Amino acid sequence: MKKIDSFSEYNRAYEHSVNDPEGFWEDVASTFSWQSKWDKVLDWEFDTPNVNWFVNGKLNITENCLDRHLADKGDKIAIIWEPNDPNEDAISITYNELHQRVCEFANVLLNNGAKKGDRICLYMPMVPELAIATLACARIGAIHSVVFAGFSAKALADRINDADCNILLTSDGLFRGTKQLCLKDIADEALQHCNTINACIVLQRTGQDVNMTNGRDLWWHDELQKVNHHCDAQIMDSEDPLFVLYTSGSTGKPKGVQHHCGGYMVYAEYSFRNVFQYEEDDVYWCTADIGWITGHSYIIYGPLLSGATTIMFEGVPTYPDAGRFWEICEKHRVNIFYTAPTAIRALQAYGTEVIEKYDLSSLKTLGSVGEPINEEAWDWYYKNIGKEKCWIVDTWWQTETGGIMISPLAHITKMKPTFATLPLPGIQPCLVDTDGNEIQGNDVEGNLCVKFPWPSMIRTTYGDHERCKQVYFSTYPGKYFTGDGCKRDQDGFYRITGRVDDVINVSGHRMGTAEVENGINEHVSVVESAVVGYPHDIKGQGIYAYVILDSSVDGSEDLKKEILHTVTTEIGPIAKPDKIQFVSGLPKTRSGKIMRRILRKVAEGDTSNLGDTSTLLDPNVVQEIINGAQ
Ligand code: 7RM
Repeated sequence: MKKIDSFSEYNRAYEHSVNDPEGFWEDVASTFSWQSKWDKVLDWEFDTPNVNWFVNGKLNITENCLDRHLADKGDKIAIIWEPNDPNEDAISITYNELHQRVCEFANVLLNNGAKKGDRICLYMPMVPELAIATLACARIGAIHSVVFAGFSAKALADRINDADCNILLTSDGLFRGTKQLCLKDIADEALQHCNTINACIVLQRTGQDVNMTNGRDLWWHDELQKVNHHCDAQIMDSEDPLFVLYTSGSTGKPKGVQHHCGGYMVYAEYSFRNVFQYEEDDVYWCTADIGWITGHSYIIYGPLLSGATTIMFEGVPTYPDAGRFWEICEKHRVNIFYTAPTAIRALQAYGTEVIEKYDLSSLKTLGSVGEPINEEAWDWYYKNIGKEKCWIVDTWWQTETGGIMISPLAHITKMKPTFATLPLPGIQPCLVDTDGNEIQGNDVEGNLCVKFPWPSMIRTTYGDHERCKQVYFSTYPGKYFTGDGCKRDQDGFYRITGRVDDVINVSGHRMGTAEVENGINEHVSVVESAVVGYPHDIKGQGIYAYVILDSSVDGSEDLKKEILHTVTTEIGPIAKPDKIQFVSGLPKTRSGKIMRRILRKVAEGDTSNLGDTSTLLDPNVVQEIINGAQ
């Protein structure tokens, strides 16, 4: 695939993609290897919604990630794995080896009864086997559902049950910084609440003792003994599902965002090559976890489709010290580095001495994703990591969009601190007012929508198509609604301002306020709770919880700890509130709706202008809440 190599070429491609979308994407799609070609490039309507790309095309994404590279890149490094402990050896896997290991594990899955269309859950550490197993699912046409290894047993069980997964892939334990976690214990607890899992295949990573249940649990290494490394790729329709990935919304229950083979493949490579301007011998590193969409699209699929060298890192930015990222950049001569604002802000706090120890001269391009990047963090990244010569690509996108939507193209289009800047070719964003009218012109602000389909867009929410329609296609009929607010400046550059719904973004992790409230409410002493986000120096947003206790108990520090523990058990440590305030009531309207606007103001520490509180059921609770604020 040829990438855009100048600003005028970007403009030309953009125009082409709007004037003749089918012709534009047909050219891009033709650079892939298809088992048979499509009849029609695009068939769509946004009401149901029903979107079909490369209609009747047949392909397997792993043939595009692996097989097609073997002739000329078989010995090229596909994955460099960097362990949590810097004293443990890094591992390099060539395209030949990766192909072989994916085929072997695909045969393990087949031996255990996996078939095309089955859902397979992966609950694993950031080790090469996670990438291998993900691709092995795709090889046989099983739908992978990767669950981030920081989620609790309850959250894992919910996700397994929602998609009726029949196989679970996990490990004995994992290493993260100084911590060692027993994943298998968590998986065992989850499986007590699941009855669709026939096989649980367990990778040995830490070597710790785990319980193995007869007739269900199998060792990964034992299963590999039984297979060879030949496995034909399953023939997949372009619109067959490739994976589901759970993400939080404004209701309590996370939804399984579903992506399909053909369109996802085309856009993953197109966006990867163009945004990062990947060149043949570049070493690319995305620090995300494969449990999130960024890991799916820009650790595994985008880079491997492009025949790139992609780094997978098991650990955390601050272990053994805050120089770890930069040590790894020097060690592997990283050229393209992609991380999250929260990591940048966290490392900023440690000063620049830990950076100066390392040679970062290999870096050309820096990326940012997951939340708005504030100007201070942008400047710090540009100066201290990029040494004022690297491009920063601030990439805006979502689990639902599958790939990067709005971003500079490194060294090609302009960058501007805190702006994601311009849409990629093929992407038609628009701003709408609260009545759903499109806002034309520049220097305007509104809710961000997309008015034309793109290949990697969400197709459905697993098992509940109506929900997909309601959440994304009903607020503004005929448009996909992102849930984000956005400005468009005088130059037509986009700046995403944050969520406009009840979703908070903590360190780039999406959390529904209702989801956290449900978790808190599980504590026996809690009667009701309301959760809002507030500005947090490192996490972007912190979680502030207002909690009403049963009248028989007193609010204490111990009780706060218990509530945090409950949330950890219900969802996982990432959902723990930063602040808990016990209150006797919540500001509610006469119809019983919580006025979150007031709670947000108090959490921000801004009580000067709370607006009209006269419509509240009990205006007195407001003063009590202000007095007790943290
Ligand atoms: C890739 C990812 C999506 C939400 C999205 C935004 C926020 C992501 C940026 C951003 C400002 C960015 N998927 N978001 N990237 N906000 N600038 N560059 O993060 O599904 O987990 O989250 O994240 O609010 O709607 S996600």
